Amino acid sequence: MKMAKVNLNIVALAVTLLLLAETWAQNSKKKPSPLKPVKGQCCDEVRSLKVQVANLSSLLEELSHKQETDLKNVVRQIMELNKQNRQQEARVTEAESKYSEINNRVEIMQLQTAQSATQTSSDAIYDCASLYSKSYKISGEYTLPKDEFLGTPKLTVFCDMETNGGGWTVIQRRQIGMTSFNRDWKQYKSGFGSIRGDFWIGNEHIFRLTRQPSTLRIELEDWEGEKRYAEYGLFNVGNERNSYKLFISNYSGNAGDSLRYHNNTNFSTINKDNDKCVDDCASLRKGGYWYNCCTDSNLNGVFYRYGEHLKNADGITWYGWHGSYYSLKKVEMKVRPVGFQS
Ligand SMILES: *[C@@H]1O[C@H](CO)[C@@H](O)[C@H](O)[C@H]1NC(C)=O
Ligand SMILES: *[C@@H]1O[C@H](CO)[C@@H](O)[C@H](O)[C@H]1NC(C)=O
Ligand SMILES: *[C@@H]1O[C@H](CO)[C@@H](O)[C@H](O)[C@H]1NC(C)=O
Ligand SMILES: *[C@@H]1O[C@H](CO)[C@@H](O)[C@H](O)[C@H]1NC(C)=O
Ligand SMILES: [Ca+2]
Repeated sequence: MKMAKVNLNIVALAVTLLLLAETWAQNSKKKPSPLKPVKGQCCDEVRSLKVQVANLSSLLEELSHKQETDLKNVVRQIMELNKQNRQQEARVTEAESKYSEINNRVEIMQLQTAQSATQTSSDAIYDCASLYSKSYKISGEYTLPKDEFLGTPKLTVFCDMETNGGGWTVIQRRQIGMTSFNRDWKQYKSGFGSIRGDFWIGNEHIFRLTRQPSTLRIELEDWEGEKRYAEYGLFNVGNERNSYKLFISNYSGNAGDSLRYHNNTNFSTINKDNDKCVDDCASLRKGGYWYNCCTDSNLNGVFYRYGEHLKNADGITWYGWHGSYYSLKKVEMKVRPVGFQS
């Protein structure tokens, strides 16, 4: 746009100069110099002026072209610098997170070595709460060591060491939306997804984690960026023979008690209908969950992006906050032992 204006200005200037030349020629016609033949002088002058004007405008045009390419080059260089800057920033953060991850791993390994010498239940690293009480207070990925004393396998977990005193082992997260939660019984049993992104830790692990009296905290975020939570003072699931049946009690929070409806129901998946309904809730709601008939909440439902988030009943819903058709932007479910002290 700017360049077009410059060109227009050049043309205007050229026209003005031409007109001036014409006027000057006419004036000189009226007052002929006595020394030179009138006609020849006039036309020579006009011609030379015209040439000069043409020269000038082509020069100007050249100049504006040069400016345009110069400007383009400058913009390109700035963009390139910006990009390099961003890449460097990303590299630094990546290095930082790798460093802290490696640090965690090393400390965990040292811990594990010390562990095998003295195996008592109070020393055991069972979950994020035990890590917290051993002074690991940074939220992030940890590897819980295999523990024969407790009968627990090695397990990668994500610990929330900040929320409401920390010590939380995250058992579920929905945030990115690239991982399907419409999975079968076996996958829900052992867990799926990635620990830094979206995942289900696995029913078998939830069963094991909640053998000690545990609290469940559910954190929700909507597309307006508002956050709510629901906490159940007591939470556990049965073993596989009991279809990972849900038990919750003692609700508190500001999101509404939308898991109560699912209390005392078995876990269902697309290939295992254990719900309390003639319908097949897992197929209707496209997830694995403690379906009743069918939902007051559907935290393992379909992740819908903004714009699609108000249209479906199979989204990530929490009736007590946004009703049956609002699919939330983010969810985290986390557990820690009852009476945990930070
Ligand atoms: C400018 O005018 C001169 C004649 O006066 C000519 O020789 C020259 O080539 C012109 N330059 C351009 C850029 O048109
Ligand atoms: C839940 O599953 C158990 C077996 O795992 C079964 O005995 C019980 O009837 C089921 N409950 C419901 C409500 O389907
Ligand atoms: C869930 O059911 C149990 C009985 O099995 C009850 O004690 C408990 O209060 C119920 N939880 C909620 C949140 O209603
Ligand atoms: C229920 O939770 C409140 C605090 O949220 C606590 O004071 C109370 O002791 C809990 N009751 C039971 C039965 O766990
Ligand atoms: Ca059914």
